[in-house]
Amino acid sequence: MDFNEATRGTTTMNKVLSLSNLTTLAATLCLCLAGSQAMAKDWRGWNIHPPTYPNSIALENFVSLAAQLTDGEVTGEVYHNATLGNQADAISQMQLGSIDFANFNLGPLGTTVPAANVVSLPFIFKDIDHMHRVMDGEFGDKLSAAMAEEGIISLAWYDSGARSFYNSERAINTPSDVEGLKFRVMNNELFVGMVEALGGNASPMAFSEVYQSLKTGVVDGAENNWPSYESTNHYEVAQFYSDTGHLILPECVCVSKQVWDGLSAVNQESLQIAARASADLQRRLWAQRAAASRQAVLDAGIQFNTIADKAAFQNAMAPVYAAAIEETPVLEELINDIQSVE
Ligand code: GTR
Repeated sequence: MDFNEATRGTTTMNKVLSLSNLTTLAATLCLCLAGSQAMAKDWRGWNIHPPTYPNSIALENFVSLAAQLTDGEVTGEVYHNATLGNQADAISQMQLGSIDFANFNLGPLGTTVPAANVVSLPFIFKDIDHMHRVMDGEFGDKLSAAMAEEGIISLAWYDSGARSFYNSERAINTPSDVEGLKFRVMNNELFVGMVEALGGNASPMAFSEVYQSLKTGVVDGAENNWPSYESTNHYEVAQFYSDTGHLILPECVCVSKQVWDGLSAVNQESLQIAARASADLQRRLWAQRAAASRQAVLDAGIQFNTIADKAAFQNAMAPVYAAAIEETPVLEELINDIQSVE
């Protein structure tokens, strides 16, 4: 059969052939459409916290806004309580594209994105408002660019308050009170150095393991903000909470570069808007929850102490800064960036 004959479809055979071609074409189109929908829909979202935590509510809000603003082209589900794995695993999964979005703490993220270690330097931010000014400005964009190089697109920054030390033994007023105590730290060698610089011992471990480790005495203490100290029940097993406020760590609303690059520019813009709105909500909920959690644990009878002069703690951090800069020289410039924001 020649080309003209086939295209004119003059024989029954040709009609059957073109019909079956059409059917195949239609089936292929259907599969492709279903495929692209499956890619764009039902994103898997990683979250470490329980559903009622401010971050969890805000991340849910991000997904529902994303669905609305993209007319249903991006929908997803948040898996709470680290059911998709601990943060280190989740970061790798995001790089591979099997986790599509997440709320990550920038502390443990420094092992993947060394430039991010700058925000893990103790006392780098003056206070929480300073952290907001820094992260919402040019510096935040610079850090996002470094994260994007590792396959993690950061769309907005959440709060996680200030982290302080707590333990089961005694109140900490000076660095010498830390001596001999063993603290759980998040998975990042920088935090091991931080505790050692104060004379203590550090044990990096996943968030989910800390309660049991405190309870059984594997560690004497840990460090965290008020909401996490409360939500994890750590306050039941480590009742001395000392207001060191040594870390003010931003967290991100992050999307895997693997899925991000496949989105239209319009949908990327919609996700950006959804993430910013989600961060506004998170920061409002955070402020309320931080006050409520603080009150709840005080009512439960924890021993809280403020620290009149934090200079001794800050001075003890000089070797931590030096070691971090030696390992990642760009940190020197990033420290200056942060310190030059009023
Ligand atoms: C919380 C933070 C979590 C996680 C946790 C921890 O404050 O929101 O992402 O980093 O601390 O101590 O592991």
